[in-house]
Amino acid sequence: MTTYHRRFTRLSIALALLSAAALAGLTAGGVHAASAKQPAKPRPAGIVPAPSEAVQQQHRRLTVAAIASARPGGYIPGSTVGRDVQHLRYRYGPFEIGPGQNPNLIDPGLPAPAGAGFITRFEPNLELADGTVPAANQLHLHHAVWLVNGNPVWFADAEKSVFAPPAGYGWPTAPTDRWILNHMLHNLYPTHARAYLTWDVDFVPAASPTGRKLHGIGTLWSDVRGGENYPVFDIPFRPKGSGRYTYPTGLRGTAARRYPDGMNSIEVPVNGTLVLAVGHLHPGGLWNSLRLTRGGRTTEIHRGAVRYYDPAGPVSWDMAMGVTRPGWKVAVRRGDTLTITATYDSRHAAWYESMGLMVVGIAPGDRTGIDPFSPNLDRRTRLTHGRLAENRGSGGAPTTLPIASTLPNGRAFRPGDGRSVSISDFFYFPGDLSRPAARNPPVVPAGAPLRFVNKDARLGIPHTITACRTPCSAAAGHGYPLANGPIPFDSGQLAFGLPQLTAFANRSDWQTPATLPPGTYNYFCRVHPFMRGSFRVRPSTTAEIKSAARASGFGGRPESRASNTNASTAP
Ligand SMILES: [Cu+2]
Repeated sequence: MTTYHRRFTRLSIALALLSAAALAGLTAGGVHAASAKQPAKPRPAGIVPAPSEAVQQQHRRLTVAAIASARPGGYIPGSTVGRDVQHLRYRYGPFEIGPGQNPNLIDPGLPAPAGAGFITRFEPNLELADGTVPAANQLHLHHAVWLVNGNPVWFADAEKSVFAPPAGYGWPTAPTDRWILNHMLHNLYPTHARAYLTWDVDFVPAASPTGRKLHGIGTLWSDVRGGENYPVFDIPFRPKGSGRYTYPTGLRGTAARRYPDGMNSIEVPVNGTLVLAVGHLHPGGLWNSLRLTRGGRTTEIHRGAVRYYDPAGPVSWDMAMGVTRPGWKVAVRRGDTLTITATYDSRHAAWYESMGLMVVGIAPGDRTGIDPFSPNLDRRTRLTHGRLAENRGSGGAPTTLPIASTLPNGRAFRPGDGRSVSISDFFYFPGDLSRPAARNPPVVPAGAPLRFVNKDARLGIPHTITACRTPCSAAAGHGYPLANGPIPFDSGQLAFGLPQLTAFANRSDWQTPATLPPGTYNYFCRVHPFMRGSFRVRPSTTAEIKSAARASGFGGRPESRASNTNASTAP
């Protein structure tokens, strides 16, 4: 609740300033070149860490160019048109992304657009030095958030939504605005990548005939994990359930009790009109819902459904968000509550570190909106863009990787022997399916965990051990493998980083649950999905079961956390 209130206060002040400025007629303030073809599994000659972030920032440059036409992909156009509209492309970088890295970073002090005016369309993208757009299965625009004067205004992600309010509205900008960029670019392979963030902007000078008639809007940032810097959550795999899981309303038990009251709600700070809602979901996401509550009555004012182009279904970035149409105008009052939920597929896989947020544009003081409870409110949506070539590589093509269950037993691991599977240079050892000399699954007795240690963590490279359904041997992409092991397990990202800013587990080791029944288990790294491994659980002998029971001090199974380190010394 504390974060919620702090956030709300900051937003209120920004909007109050915007409102006053707008009413006074002022404009200051404001609220992968890779082909889509599956690459052969590349291996690094040696891992070269990227230059340090501090060094990188000194060398980043912002360039601005006028553009003649929009990119291919059928992005929705801006609604404010005419000769006063300037089409500008901002290109910022380069960003050096080391092998396999996905750092979450902040670049302070982006120069603001020159001159006072309005931004009436915002289209983000990622490109390489030659201007081509990298394939999302190789270099992934994980996220970017543009903050203006401390407030998040636009975001970008691999689904690349466009922010285009109806004709006559725009975000006011002034040269004194402070722009900050928060970004995470994710290199899925052990290569070095250099890329630029771009944002195509429709800009209307405030002093132009069109600019003098524009209404200023501000962003109400709506998030199911409102107030968090890295607002992510997990969706469980429930192959036999309804197939849908809504966050946070689907939470049960301890998870529901831990969810902060009102975290997914914001209060509307001023009377005005909502003119835009652009949601964001990850693969597996089905729709975002925005509800308005006033005086005990609640109505859904926007549902942004995802269209999946991927023939495999709701599993990848090969998709487009449904966003509001220009006719969507909702009259809101100060004190109304906006509540967001995110509905995900739960039948195909578990979804880790998912997101559910929405940029809602509000025009303070504007009275042209329709009553939110009216059946006349235009709730239809449009897709923010067509199918994107760079998002086609969701994976799943056949490969020559072996079927783990047919491989002979690999090295035998015993509880307390101090050995573990190491992850080094993007290989699991032993048990990596791509390495013929060491690919046979290591074997542990039932009841004993198998320990993994990520040695790449010292280079800032996270890895996971995530269950996937056998054979888990097809080509990697952003939609393959899926976290769909029949007995789910996931290590979290084994690496170290700032807890508020990353999803890193802040440890480099993990062990499998001691409760796994005998069988062969496939797993992959969800950060680098080309990485595949397996291990085998064999039935325990009677002697091992007795020994484990003695070690735990009870008659039951040994504790999974304690058993491999202190089993021999436990009372
Ligand atoms: Cu990895």
